[in-house]
Amino acid sequence: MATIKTLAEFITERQHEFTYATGELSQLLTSFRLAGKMVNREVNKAGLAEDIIGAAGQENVQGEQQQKLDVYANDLFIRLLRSQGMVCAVASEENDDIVHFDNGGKYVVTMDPLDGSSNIDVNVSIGTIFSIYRRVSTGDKATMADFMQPGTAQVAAGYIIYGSSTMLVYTTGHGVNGFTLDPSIGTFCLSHPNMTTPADGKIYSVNEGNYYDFSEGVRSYIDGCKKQKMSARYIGSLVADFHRNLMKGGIYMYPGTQKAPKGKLRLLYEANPLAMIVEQAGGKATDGTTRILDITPTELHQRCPLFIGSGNMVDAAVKN
Ligand code: AHM
Ligand code: MG
Repeated sequence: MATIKTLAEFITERQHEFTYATGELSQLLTSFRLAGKMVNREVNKAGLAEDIIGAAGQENVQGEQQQKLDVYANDLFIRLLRSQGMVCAVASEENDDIVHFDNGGKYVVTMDPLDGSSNIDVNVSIGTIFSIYRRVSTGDKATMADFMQPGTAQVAAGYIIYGSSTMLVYTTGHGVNGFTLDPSIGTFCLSHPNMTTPADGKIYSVNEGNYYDFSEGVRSYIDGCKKQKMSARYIGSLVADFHRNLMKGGIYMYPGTQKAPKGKLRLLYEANPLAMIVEQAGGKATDGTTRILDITPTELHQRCPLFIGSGNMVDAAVKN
């Protein structure tokens, strides 16, 4: 019989790969593991909570106000990270400013607690994306400098996909591993060891509604995808589109336009963590001219164009 390895066991086993103190990674990832399970539970009952229980008066059975799922997820991740003590501050897509914990923790976290928000209410896959950095400032409080580190400084990055099954995928810079939640026992188990992405693929993912706003180079790449009869697949949840392409081979693009030259996606919460994962899996990520991981951020909610996925496809997409 095949052996079963839980995420907790796996993290402990691989602790030596983590550059900093043994045990720290395991504590850091525990918050995401736990929060992921709790968000998963909420996501799965979202329809019930909103339409059935909520219809009775917008309060749940405990008499609590129904919270929007992205707010719920944000609060939950922050609560767990705060109580766990390794992290001194968090930058979240949901908060305007840095959230400080004032606990002397040696790490900072950036996260998009629930990505794909337009899909939450319509039963389509959504995800959580996170990055962990070693703190570089030395004062009482974390500073902007801790968050303005390039993606190459990430010590770990991961995502959780709440899909037909729930998976947690992460890297510490020593390959990518994926864990599927067994809901019957509430445990993430290693299901996708050493994930790699094909150098080429047949899938292109882009919001083609924006086609006429893209540069000539991007349009001609998309035209080429069609001529080659590639498959167009666009869920509109970055984590889900990314995950599928990682597994099957493909490219995800969110290019800039004349009106929005930096596109829509955020460098700290979306592009950097997925860029670290894709590179660890053998793929590439660029903003069209610069490797994503080499960009030094200048603001928390900075946006950047994103071309990410199978290496040869990313090269071809940004060639012109
Ligand atoms: P969000 O962080 O507000 O959810 O926005 C990010 C999402 C990505 O998950 C997705 O790939 C993209 O926005 C879709 O945008 P669009 O609807 O413009 O194609
Ligand atoms: Mg997002």
